[in-house]
Amino acid sequence: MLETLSRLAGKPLASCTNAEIYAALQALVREKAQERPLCTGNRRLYYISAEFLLGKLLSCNLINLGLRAEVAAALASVGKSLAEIEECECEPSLGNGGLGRLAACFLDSIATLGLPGDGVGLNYHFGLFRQRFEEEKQREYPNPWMDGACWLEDTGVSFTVPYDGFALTSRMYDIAVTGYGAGANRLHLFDLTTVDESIVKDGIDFDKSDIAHNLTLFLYPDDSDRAGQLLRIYQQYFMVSNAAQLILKETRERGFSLRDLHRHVAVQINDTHPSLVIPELIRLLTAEGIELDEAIDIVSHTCAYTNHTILAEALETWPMDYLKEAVPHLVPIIETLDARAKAAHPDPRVAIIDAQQRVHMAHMDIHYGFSVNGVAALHTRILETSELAPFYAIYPGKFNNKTNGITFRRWLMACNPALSAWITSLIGEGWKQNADELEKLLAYQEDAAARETMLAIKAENKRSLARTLGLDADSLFDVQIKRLHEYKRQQMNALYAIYQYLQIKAGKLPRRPITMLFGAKAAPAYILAKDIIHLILCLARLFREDEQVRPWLNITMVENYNVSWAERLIPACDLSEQISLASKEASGTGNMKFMLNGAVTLGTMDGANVEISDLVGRENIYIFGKSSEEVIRLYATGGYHSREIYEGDPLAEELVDFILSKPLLRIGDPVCLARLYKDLICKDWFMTLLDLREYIAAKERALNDYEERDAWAKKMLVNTAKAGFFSSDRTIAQYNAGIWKL
Ligand code: 26V
Repeated sequence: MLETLSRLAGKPLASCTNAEIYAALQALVREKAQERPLCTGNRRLYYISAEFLLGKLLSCNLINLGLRAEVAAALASVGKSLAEIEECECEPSLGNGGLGRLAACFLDSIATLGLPGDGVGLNYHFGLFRQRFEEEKQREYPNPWMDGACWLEDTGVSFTVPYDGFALTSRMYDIAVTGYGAGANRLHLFDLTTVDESIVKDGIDFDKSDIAHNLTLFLYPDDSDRAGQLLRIYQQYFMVSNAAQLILKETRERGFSLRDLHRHVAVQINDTHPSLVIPELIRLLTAEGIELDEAIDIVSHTCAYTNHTILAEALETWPMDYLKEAVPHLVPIIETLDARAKAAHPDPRVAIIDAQQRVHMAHMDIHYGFSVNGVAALHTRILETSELAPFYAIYPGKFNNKTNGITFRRWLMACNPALSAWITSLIGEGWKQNADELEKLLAYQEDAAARETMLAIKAENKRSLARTLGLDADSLFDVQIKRLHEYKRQQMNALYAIYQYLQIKAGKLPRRPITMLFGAKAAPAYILAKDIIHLILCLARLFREDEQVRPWLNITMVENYNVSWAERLIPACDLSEQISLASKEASGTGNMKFMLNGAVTLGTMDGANVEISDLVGRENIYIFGKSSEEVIRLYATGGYHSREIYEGDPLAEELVDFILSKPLLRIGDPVCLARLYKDLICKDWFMTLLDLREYIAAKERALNDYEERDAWAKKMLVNTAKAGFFSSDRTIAQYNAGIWKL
C-alpha cells in the first residue's frame, strides 16, 4: 500500500503534505472504484433528488472497498492517521437535513445490495450555508466545497434544457458510489458551465433573476419572494429535464424501445422537488412519436413518489403563472393531466390545479405515479387516514410504507470504530452484511464485563469530543442535533435548560453535571427558528459566565453543524433528544443513528420513535407527551391555547417568563427574545407548552436512571442490539421488493 500511495502521490509518502496524501488516497479510491463493474440488470433505477447530503467520502469509500485497515497501517508507518488526513476533505453539504442524508444512505445501500441504481441531482457550487455565531446569533456565509481535490468527474455528457425563449446547456459530473462488498453505481450531478460564483454579494445574497449565472449556485435559495420561487422552478426543471434526457438516452443505448420504458426503468421521486419529471418525460416521449395516451400510461408505470413530510408549508404548490413563465412548454401537459384527473375524480381535494390556479405537485405524483410511500409506519398511517385520505380512498393499492434506515458503514463502522470492533469481537463480522445479526448482542445483556466495556467505549468517545469542545467528560451528554424547526421543539429543550438553571440557583443540584449539546441550522428566512438559536446561545453564555452554574450545567451549540459534526457527536451521546410534536416528524433518522451507537432515546411517540420503542421496549426508552391522535384532534378542533397552560401552570409561566428576565436581557436582543416569548404564549403552533411538564418529568427520570450505571449499560446494549432493523440495506431491499423490482 505504501508503494501504491507513493506512486499516486508522485513522491515518497513520508515527504508528502497531508493535502498531497489526501489527493493520493482519492486517486486510489478512484482507481479501485473504476475496477469494479457497474451494477446492471433488466430494470434500472434513477433516484432523483434535489438533495444528496453526502458528507465526507474518503473513509466510507475505503471501508466499502475493503482498504481501510491497509491504508491506516500505511499512514501509521509515516506517522499519520486517517482522521488527520480526512481533515483536508471539504464536506459536500448538498442537503438540508434528513431528506438529503437519507438519499446518501440509500445510494450506499443500493450499491451494497448490487442493485442497478444511480442518483440524479444538481451540482450546487455552494452547499447549505456555512453558519457562524456572531453576538449570539446565526450568520450565513457561502459554503464552497469544490475547491482543491474533489470527487467530481467530468463525464463530458451534456444536454440542452429548453426554457421560454432560451435554452441552457448542461454538463454532467459523476461521483462514484461504491457499495460495501462488490457493487458500484454513480451519482450524476448536473451543472451549468456558465454559473458565476463572483455574483455572490454580502453573505449569501445574489441576483436571483440572472438564471444563466445563478442556476446551480446555491442549494435551496431563499424562496420567500417571487424571484426565489421562480429560481426554484428553474432549478427543478433543469434537474428533471437532464434526468429525463439521460434516462431516455441510456434506455436506448441498452437497446430497449422507449415504449417499454416502464419495464426497464424505475424513477423514484424524492419528495416533490423532482415532480416535474412526470410532464417532462411525457413531453419527451411524445416528441419521439409516441401517442399522448400511451406516453401518459408509460410514465405512470415508471414513476414512484416518496412523501417526507405532512407540514403544509413544505408541500409544494406552484402558482400556474410561475410555471407559465419558467416552463411554458410543460403547461399544456400539466393541464391535460389535471383535466383527466378531474374527469375521473371530481373531488376538489384531489385536483392537481386548484381553484386559485396553484399546481399541487404531490397530487400530480399520486395520480400519475404507481407508488406512494411514507417513511415510517406512523407517518404512512397518517397519510392514509388524514393528510392524503381522499387519495387513499381512490388508490389504496398505491400506498405503502418504507420505514427509513441509515447506512451502518458510516454511522457505526466509520464513526465509531471502537464500538464496531468490539461488536465484531463478540459476534463476528456477519452483522456488517446482515444487520439483524446485531441481535446476537442480546446474549451479552447479563454479562457484567460486556456492560462495562460498553460504558468504557462510550466514556472514551466522550473524552475525545470533550477534548475538542472543552467539555467535562464525566458529565452527562444530552444531545439534540437536527435542522432547526419549531415542530422539532428545540425551544422545549431550552425551557428545560432554564428549569435546570433555576433549580441550581435555588441550591438543588443535579446528581451529576449536565452538558446539553445542540447543533442546528435555521433556514435564513425563518425568523422564529433564528430566535430559538438566539435563546439557546444566550442561555449558553449566561451559564458559562455564572460561577455557581458553570460546573453543573453547560450548553454547547456547535457552530456549522453538519454530517462531520454528527459523526463526532453521536458516538459520544448518552441521551438522544427526539422530542418533536407527535405526528409532525415523518420519521427522523438521527434517532436511529443514536440508538445504534448506544444512546438512550428521550422522545415522543412520533415518526420512527414509535418503531424504536416497539423494538427496545418501554424500559429502554423514555417516552412522554401527547399522542399523534390527540394532537391531530387538537388541530382539527382548534382546541389548543398555549395561553391557558401559561396562565394555569406556574412552572410553565416561570420558565417562559425567564426568556424576558433581567439576566437574559442583559445578554440578548430584546426584539428576538420578546418575539419568541410572545409566540410561546399567544400562538405556540407546535404545542411546546402542551408537553412541557411531561418532558421535564421524563428527563428527570432519565437523569436519575443514568446514575444506575450498570442498568443503564444494559439499556445501551439493548438499543444497539435492536438497531439492525434500521439498516438502510433493509429499507432498500423493501423498496426493491415492493416498488422497483430491479
Ligand atoms: C423543509 C423545510 C425547509 C425550509 C423551512 C421549512 C421546512 C419545513 C419542512 C421541511 C421538510 C422537507 C422534507 C424533509 O426534509 N423531510 C424529512 O425527511 C426525512 C427523511 O425521510 C425524515 O426522516 C424527516 O422526519 C423529515 O422531516
